[in-house]
Amino acid sequence: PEPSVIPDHGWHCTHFFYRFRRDVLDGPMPSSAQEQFLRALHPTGDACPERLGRYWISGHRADFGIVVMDPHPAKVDAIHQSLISGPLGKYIEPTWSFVSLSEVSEYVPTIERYRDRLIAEGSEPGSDELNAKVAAYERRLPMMNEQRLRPEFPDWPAACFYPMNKSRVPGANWFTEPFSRRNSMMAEHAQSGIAFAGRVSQLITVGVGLDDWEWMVTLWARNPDYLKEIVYTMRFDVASAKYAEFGPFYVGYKADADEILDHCRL
Ligand code: 76R
Repeated sequence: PEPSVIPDHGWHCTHFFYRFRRDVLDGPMPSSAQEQFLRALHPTGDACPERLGRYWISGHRADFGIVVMDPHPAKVDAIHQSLISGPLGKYIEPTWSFVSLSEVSEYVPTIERYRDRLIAEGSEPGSDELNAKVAAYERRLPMMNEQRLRPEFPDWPAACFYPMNKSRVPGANWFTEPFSRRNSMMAEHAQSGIAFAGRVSQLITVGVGLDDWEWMVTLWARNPDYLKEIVYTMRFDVASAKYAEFGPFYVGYKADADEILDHCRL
């Protein structure tokens, strides 16, 4: 294939977190810096990446965070550069970032594996009921994969971001398990996740080869209760209970740039 910085399948995705430098700021930000902030977080035209989510962040780890996705890595990073350059730059301190790509996981069932799974769960091979379920899955799959690769960010108020690994310790090494075992653990994981449809929407982007953790988990929720509920529930799935290692959690609430400035009293 032709050399390219555009992934063949997914999009680039970076989560960026920042803090305002109260040590440098003495009162509200100068208006030139404020305007730069508003422009940087609401880019227009060619500068506008495919997706840009903005959140004020709870707790002291960051004041605000953004999630940026685009086929082109420079378009993603440009948002960051537009925040840390110019008059605004000296008032802002990056606190964390995570670089990843969207993908369709190898555990998303193919049509064939979906059929096999239904049969393993007791469906009659060749039955009308089985065929109808498989046909419905076949119709839904392209849309679901589209949401995994090029997700729409839901218009929900609460969000949570955390990185995770699958463990490689003696007795719990995910990567020495055979595919069939990993696949059935992920099926259990999917089953418990599906119960949150309509309340939580998740985006799993992969950091393998790109950043310090294997995945970045983005959860959007209608209500913060559901963040707590889904993470608690999934801790009991073997894939998480036995194999998951979690990094720092960032929780945020959807906000436009002016709301972030208001919230931060700037
Ligand atoms: O259609 C399908 O069967 C898709 C199944 C599915 C896969 C392959 C799925 C479903 N996930 C998959 C992959 Mn998930 N997910 C997480 C977390 O906090 C924790 O315990 C773990 C963090 C949550 C909350 C979550 C939610 N998932 C993955 C992977 C990649 C594995 C790989 O490729 O090796 C990780 C790291 C991961 C972690 N997952 C779901 C959910 C929810 C809510 C669902 C069901 C809803 C849906 O499919 O839309």
